Amino acid sequence: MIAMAKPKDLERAYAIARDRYSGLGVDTERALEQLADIPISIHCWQGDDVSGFESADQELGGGLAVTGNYPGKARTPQELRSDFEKALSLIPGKHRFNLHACYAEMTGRKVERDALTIEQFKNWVAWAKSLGIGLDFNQTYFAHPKAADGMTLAHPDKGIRKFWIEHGIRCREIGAQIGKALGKSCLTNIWIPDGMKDTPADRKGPRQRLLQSLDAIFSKKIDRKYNVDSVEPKLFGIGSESYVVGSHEFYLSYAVRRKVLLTLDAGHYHPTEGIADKISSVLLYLPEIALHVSRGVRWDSDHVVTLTDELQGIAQEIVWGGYVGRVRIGLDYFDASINRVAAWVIGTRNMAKALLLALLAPIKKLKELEAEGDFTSRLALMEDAKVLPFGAVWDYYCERMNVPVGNGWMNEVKKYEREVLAKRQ
Ligand code: RNT
Ligand code: ZN
Repeated sequence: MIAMAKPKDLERAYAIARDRYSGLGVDTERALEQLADIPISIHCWQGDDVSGFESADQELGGGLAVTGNYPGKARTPQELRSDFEKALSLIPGKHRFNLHACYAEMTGRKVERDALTIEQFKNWVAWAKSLGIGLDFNQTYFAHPKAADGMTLAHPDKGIRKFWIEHGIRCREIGAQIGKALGKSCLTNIWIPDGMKDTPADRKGPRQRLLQSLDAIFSKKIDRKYNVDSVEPKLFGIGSESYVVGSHEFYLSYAVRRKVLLTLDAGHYHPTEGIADKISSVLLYLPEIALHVSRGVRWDSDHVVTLTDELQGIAQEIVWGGYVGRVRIGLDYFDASINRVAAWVIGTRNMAKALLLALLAPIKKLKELEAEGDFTSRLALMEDAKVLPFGAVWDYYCERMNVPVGNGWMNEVKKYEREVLAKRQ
């Protein structure tokens, strides 16, 4: 059992921290208000290892790999919802839930992906409504026999392409209905696995086909109040090492030309290439972008998000650039080797911590020093700011938002594991 901090101590520590920050021109109260207004779209797929509810024996495919067999994985929509509610109760702030089309609930008969309607998602919508949270959506182009040869929207076979185009259209319609029902616009994201393991002879053909397929999917205008579309590029994947049809250049150009969002996934670039530095570039040309915040260890391994320099860099760019309203922050990772509820909580709390760190940085002063050309003082202040009493502000925020302070939330997860997850064998 982890001992909990006393509220009085938390307040005292916060008061000291507030004065320290205030001395650097940082208003901690304002930072906390701003943080409470930033939603993080938490991905459903950490809860069940990207299994979904369509069929039990379908291989994941698409180069996606989940490792680990920690007990207690959600097996039904009800279990996934209850696990997520547990996680939400341990994360400060008001967040969103990010669904994938393969989380459709079939009542009695199986509905194919090209025929999905809001019917298969109505329980999700009712649930989200009852929690007062928004939903986001993803088209699912993997874990399906028609995706088995590693091509979907770029497939040489017209019939297969048509199937996936129809899937895309259905998903945008579903997204719009979700957005309408919840009164919060739904982001519907497209990621496809299309690529080749070995050197292609024709790089052009699949890209031409993908362009046509996307245009067909997006041909119907949908009110952005309800549904907003996004496309997600990738550099390489397992099984698509030599060629990915939907590369960064392909989708960046597409997004600019066709006025859809671009999803930057932190695991989708060269191992040393971060996405933080891309934000201010692409936002010169795009009104809005989406993020899949992830942590790749040596490859796009989708480890739980930790408070790394890279994560802090992403948060700094969003906050320091004044882009809070233009970046839809989402998470994308899946670790089956640890408690899945804890994985949600750790990653999301870290995203929130990174945002708070960025909000608490003496950015005005740093920008002034930079404008004066005093790079020595800029570096000195940046480094000293790293050890300001951030923890006291974070703890106070958790207390104020009625979630456990410090590592105290693990008591709740352990209890839930004993009482609920352990009984799922
Ligand atoms: C895959 C993409 C994609 C998926 C999810 C499950 O490389 O990152 O976003 O992780 O759709
Ligand atoms: Zn992603």
